[in-house]
Amino acid sequence: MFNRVFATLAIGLLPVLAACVPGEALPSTCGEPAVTITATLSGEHLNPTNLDACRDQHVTLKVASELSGDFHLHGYDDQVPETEISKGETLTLEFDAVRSGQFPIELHPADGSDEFEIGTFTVHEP
Ligand SMILES: [Cu+2]
Repeated sequence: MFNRVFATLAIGLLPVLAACVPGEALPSTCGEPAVTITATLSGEHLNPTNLDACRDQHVTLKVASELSGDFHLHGYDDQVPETEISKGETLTLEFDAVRSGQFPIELHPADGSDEFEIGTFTVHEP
């Protein structure tokens, strides 16, 4: 009896859970025309590592950095040219999220060593 009630409840909840799969949920700010994202670059990663916006939003991205180099948003070069970032400073970039998809964020270190991925920028389809 109890098991049967539980099974019915569990099946009834499945569609709700399926709609909440991480990565498929839209950011709560998706309906806004503009969004401001703040992140910190320390160690080898951005915090938070995954940055989210929705297509057609005007994005203001502020990155406080403890590293020096070139900040590079792959696949968004037409909107965000590779930009120098300096240790101890906050880089502010403003651009339009014209394309949906996932775009790697890289740092090209100032000392000329190999670039590395510091995070991912996801532009959701609203
Ligand atoms: Cu790069």
